[in-house]
Amino acid sequence: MLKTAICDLFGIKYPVIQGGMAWLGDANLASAVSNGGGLGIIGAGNAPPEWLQKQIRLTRERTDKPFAVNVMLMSPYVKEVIEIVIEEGIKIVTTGGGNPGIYMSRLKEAGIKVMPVVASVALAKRLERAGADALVAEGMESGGHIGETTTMALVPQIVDSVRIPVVAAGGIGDGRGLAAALALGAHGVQIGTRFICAEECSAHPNFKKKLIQAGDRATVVTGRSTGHPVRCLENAMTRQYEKLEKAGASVEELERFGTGRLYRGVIEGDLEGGSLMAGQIAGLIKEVKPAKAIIEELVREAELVITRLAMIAARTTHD
Ligand code: TUI
Repeated sequence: MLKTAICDLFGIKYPVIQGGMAWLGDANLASAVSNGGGLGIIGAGNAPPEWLQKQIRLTRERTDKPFAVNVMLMSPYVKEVIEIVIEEGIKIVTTGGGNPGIYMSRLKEAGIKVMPVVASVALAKRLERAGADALVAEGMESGGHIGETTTMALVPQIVDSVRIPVVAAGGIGDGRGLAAALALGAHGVQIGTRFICAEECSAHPNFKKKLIQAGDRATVVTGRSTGHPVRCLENAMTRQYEKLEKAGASVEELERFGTGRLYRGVIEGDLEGGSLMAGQIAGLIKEVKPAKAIIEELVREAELVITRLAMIAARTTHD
């Protein structure tokens, strides 16, 4: 039945966690994922605290299951976001885009379970010492802001360096990916890109269609020169960004160029001028369906894969 330590820690049915995607991780998607047996996440992103408060209250109206908030540490509102999370009585927080070390004691004192997203062994060890309850090990196959190591290489190294449960992220979109993550020693998966094509996701239909049409090489990484590499679907925006980077544009110029692009792309559906953050698994997505169906198919497929692997392991040869 695929019950793991992550299911017990968070009180969820399946070890499937929704990525805390900025703008797309709203009350619609988070409540659908939680109602489907996974852990829904409201992605605070760079949104103002009032947006977050509203999404938390709407999610509570739509589900009685556990859900979480992702705190994006590069947000100009990070301090207010943390206060809202505490005031609203949120029980589970994930963090991304940086080191949450300075906020750990405040969150832990409020009785919140904290699961930081990390991209290196060093930060994983530091955050376990700081009181993290679990970690998401996120490989560079992911969409959005990424580290440098692949999921395949990162997950087992983090699993071996901490005692708390580890969730794998980056490049996972179906049951084979879930089974592979468990094989690497993870206790669950965090999935972002696949949930963009959930029926309940507020992504613009143009973006959902482009993801379904995307192939295995549809994404590119921009922003390496700024120290904040970001993976998105290639389009006019990424090509222009790359030109600016090659021409030696300053970090400030690049930041100004990027401001507001994510909302424009994923919510307004501007496929050429917007930033379409997505992971390398985009090529695997073939259709839009309800979050519950995505989760149930994923778990059923993983169970089949694991059964098949167990049969291979038990097989004896007669020659
Ligand atoms: O955070 C993410 N993915 C994101 S955040 C985001 S919002 C954004 N918008 C525009 C430009 C940049 C970001 C979009 N996607 N994933 C989790 C993640 N965290 N990936 C990598 C990291 C990370 C990086 C450095 C975590 C810690 C870290 O620490 C550095 C340090 O101080 O040790």
